[in-house]
Amino acid sequence: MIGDTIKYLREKEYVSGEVLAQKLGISRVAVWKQIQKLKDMGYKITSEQNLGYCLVSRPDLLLPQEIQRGLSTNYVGKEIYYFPELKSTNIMAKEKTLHRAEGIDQGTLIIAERQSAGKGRLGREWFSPAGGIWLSIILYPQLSPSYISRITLMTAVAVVKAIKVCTQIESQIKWPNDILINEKKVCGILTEMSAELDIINWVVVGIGINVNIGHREFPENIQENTISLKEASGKEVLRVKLVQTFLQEFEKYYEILKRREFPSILKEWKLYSHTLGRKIRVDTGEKIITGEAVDINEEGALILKKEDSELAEIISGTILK
Ligand code: BT5
Repeated sequence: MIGDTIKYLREKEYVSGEVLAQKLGISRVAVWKQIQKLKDMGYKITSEQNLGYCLVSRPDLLLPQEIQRGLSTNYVGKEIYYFPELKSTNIMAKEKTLHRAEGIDQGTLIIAERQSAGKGRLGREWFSPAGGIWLSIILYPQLSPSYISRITLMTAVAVVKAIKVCTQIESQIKWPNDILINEKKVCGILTEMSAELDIINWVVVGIGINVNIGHREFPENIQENTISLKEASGKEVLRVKLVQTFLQEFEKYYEILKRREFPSILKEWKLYSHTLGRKIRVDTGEKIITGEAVDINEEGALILKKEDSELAEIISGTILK
C-alpha cells in the first residue's frame, strides 16, 4: 500500500486526496493515514486543502518502494525486507530461508541502513554504519555445492560493473571476495550456504559497500586499508541507484552462471583482477602458501605457482599482506 501511495504522488504537482483515494481504492481518511506514514519514513509532503498532496522530497534511505521504482529485474529484489538497523543482514536472510515454503522466494533481499554486528568471513567483524549498502540476497540454485566460489566471483564482477556505471570509478577484485579502489577495500562479499552432498539447499550472498562514509568514521585499526565511494569520487553517491544497478547486474550474471557459462564471467573477472600476476601469500586455514597468482580455474580456484614451480590450487583462503 505504501509503495502504491508513493507511486501515485507527484513531485512539484498536487494530486487531490480524492484521486488518490480512487486510485488506491481506499477512503480519504485512509489516504491521510498513508501520507502520515510516508512522512514518518522521511518523505516531505505538503498538503493544501483544495489541492491535495505534493511530494517535495524523498528520504535518502534504501526503502523497498524506492529500490523497486524502476528496477528491471525479473526476480532479484522483487521481495525486499527493509530494516533501519539489524545485527546482520546475512543472519536475517538465513532465518528467512527457513520459511521458503511460506513464499520466501529466490532473489529475496534483506537490506539494512546499519548493522550492529555485521559479519566478515571466519567470524571477522564488518563495520557497517549508516551511509553504506549492507544487503543479502537469498538464492536457491540448482547447482552443485562446488559452485559456491563461482557465485562469489560472479558477485564481485556485478559489484565492479555497478560501481563503474554509477560512479565511473574503476575498481578491482582481490581474490576471492574483496573489491578495491586504490589498493583499499571498498566492498566485501560474504557467501554462505547450506548444502547436502551434491545439492545446495540455499545460498545467502551478503554484500557490504562503503558508499557515503567519511574516512574518519572508520575504526582506526582499519582506516588505512579502507575507502568509501564518496571518498574516491569526491561526492555523495546515490545509494538507491547503486543498489538497483547492482541487482540488475547480479541477476544478469547469475543467469549466465546457471546456464553453466561461467567461463565468460571469468573472462571479465580477469579483466578486473587485482590478484593475477602478483606474488602473494595465501592463508588457506591449514597452511600458508607463497607463490605467483597465475590463474583462476573454471571452478573459481586460485592457481598459485610456487617457488619450486609446482602449481597449487586454492579453493578458499585469505591473501595476506
Ligand atoms: C568480508 O569479509 O569482506 C565480507 C564482508 C561482508 C559484509 C556484508 S554486509 C551485508 C552482509 N551482512 C553481513 O553481516 N555481512 C555481509 P573478510 O574478507 O573476512 O573481511 C573482513 C575484514 O575487512 C575485517 O577483519 C576488517 O579488517 C575489514 N573491514 C571491516 N569492515 C570493513 C569495511 N566497512 N570496509 C572495509 N574493510 C572492512
